[in-house]
Amino acid sequence: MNVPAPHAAVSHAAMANAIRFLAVDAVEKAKSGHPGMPMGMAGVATVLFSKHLKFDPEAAHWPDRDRFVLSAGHGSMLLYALLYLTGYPDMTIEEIKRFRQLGSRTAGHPEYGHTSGVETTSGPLGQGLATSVGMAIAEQALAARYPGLVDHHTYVIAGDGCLMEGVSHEAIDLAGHLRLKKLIVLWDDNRITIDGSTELSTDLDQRARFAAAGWHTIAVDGYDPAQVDAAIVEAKRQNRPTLIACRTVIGFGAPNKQGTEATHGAPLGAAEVEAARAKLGWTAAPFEIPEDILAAWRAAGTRSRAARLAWEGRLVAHADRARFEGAISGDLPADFADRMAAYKADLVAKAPNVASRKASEMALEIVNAAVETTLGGSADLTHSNLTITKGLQSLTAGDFSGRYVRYGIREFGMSTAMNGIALHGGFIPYGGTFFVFSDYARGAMRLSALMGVRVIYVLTHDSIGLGEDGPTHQPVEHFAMLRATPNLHVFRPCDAVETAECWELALGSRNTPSALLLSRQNLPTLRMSSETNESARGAYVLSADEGGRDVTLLATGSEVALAVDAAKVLRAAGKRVAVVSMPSWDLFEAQPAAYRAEVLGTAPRIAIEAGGRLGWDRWIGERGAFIGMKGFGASAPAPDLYRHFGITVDAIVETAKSFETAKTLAA
Ligand SMILES: Cc1ncc(C[n+]2csc(CCOP(=O)(O)OP(=O)(O)O)c2C)c(N)n1
Ligand SMILES: [Mg+2]
Repeated sequence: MNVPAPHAAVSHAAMANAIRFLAVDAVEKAKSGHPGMPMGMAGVATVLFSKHLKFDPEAAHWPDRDRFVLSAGHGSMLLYALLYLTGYPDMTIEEIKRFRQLGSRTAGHPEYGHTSGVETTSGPLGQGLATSVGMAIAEQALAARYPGLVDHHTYVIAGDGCLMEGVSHEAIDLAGHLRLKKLIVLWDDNRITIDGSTELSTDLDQRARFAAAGWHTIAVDGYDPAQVDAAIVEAKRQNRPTLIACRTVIGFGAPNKQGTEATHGAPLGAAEVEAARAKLGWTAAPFEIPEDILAAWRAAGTRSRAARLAWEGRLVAHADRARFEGAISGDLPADFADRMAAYKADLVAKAPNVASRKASEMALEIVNAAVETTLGGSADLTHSNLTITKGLQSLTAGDFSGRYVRYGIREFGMSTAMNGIALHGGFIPYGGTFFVFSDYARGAMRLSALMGVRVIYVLTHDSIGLGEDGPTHQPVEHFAMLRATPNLHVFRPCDAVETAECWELALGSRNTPSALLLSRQNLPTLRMSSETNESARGAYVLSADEGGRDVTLLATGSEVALAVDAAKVLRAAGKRVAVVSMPSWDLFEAQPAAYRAEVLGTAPRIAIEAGGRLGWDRWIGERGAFIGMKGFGASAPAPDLYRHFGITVDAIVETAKSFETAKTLAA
């Protein structure tokens, strides 16, 4: 029996028009926003959401749902309209009416965590596409581990802007290399950007570019639903990622403005909205969707419910259910803390003299053995970052059972991919590069922080201490850049014990990414105890003399050892000194004021860090001094550089004594 669904009479065009006018009317009401993209791509999105996308608005976090990424995030109303129409409970018509207003679920650009159905924050062009690569990596890696439980696609809508951004190159190259067959990109090929025609700034043959990176490519008329449908069917059959170039017209349906940049990022205006209604035959009032059309959309929203329920049945019966649920939960295993405690106690006993990058590798040996969900990698600096551990296999196009990603020389692409992996769930991604190249990764690091995802950046060669490679490789302003980023833990551990502590903190930070700043050069073990994770408080007194302080030395990472040595000299000269290790400003900032006051003390303070000064004045106060970098570094052996730039025990001692002189003069 083949009973037509009650909505069978509703045309594809009517369903697409529902998206168009929700977008148009919401932008009109907000008096700002981007109607052109949703109007142009509504037809393509209708095919995707009503025929292909596997999702269930009632179970938005169903692990085996398809992921949909709106990389052209300015077209946010396209996504919000789809979420409302398909029946996501938290996307009400009221939220659509509150588009772009404070506290609404409908922010100007899609923001992860504001509403279900938004799989990633997007808007910084190119990043959605590059993030989707991580989602597709995670899907294939999980599918390799849990056959029968993981089998979904990642769909992306990307615009000309996304494809013009440099990160798209890193992303498509990596995706092609790994033959991410579940990744399908729908390109809004409207040949318009903000300034006007794409002819103003590009002659690139995108299909040829994607093909060169190993993708399958198809071109369709974006207003022929049968073509779009057939293209998606064809894409799903490939053993590599697919680009579907959808020829569209920006602002489709606005008779006087369509095809022009005028529709990109401004309300159409009352007259043009009326003309568009007439042209497309849309008679409904703003924010009203005719019942039959809404019913057709709601039916599209329940399309995958049976599949979801069947999947839940399979999960219950699955032999590996507990392990799968553990991976998806993101929880650390119960014995993790004990294993780390034993490791740290051993470190205190052995007091190794190793670079903190090496200490990170040592910690990772424990971490990777204890936590099977870590997914490591490096942007081609594996043996410098020391990010691989014994037995870790690389992911390859043919085998996703491994736990290590060869990201290639693609710091930004690696970081966006790690965001995607974290967002997808099932893994805790970490990846390495040189600290100085956090510049390249910065756009993604910011989104890690904004979205609140657990991504761990392993940033080695963290100062002039790297030596001969010179100023191009020596971070200076990067310290301040990362510390200025909200919701990013910045850790600069001073020895192997602190490095282990910082790894524990990073892994335990479910909603905050972490950057571990690690030295190339060897560092002595300074910590003589490991019972308490001292790094958790951000800063703590490493050593202090009885009966008050004449000076407090604040230092991070490799410079803590200098402070310890200077303290010895000062103590020999009769001074009372406190040495404070500050592995994390942000965690220290979060401590109660009384604790901070106790650690900082009232004596004059000297901060020592082989980076730029910006931000240190917060901690050293009016009377304090800073010993660090005043400009770029230089190429020479590290000890020569420390001397050359005056970051020495002598300089600390002299500065401390100058405080004494100043005090005497003032008396
Ligand atoms: C990294 C980045 N640079 C610049 C912008 C500002 N911007 C938003 S949309 C846009 C043009 C995008 O063109 P396209 O992707 O073709 O979108 P369309 O105009 O076709 O909707 C620009 C430059 C941005 N959002 N992100
Ligand atoms: Mg465009």
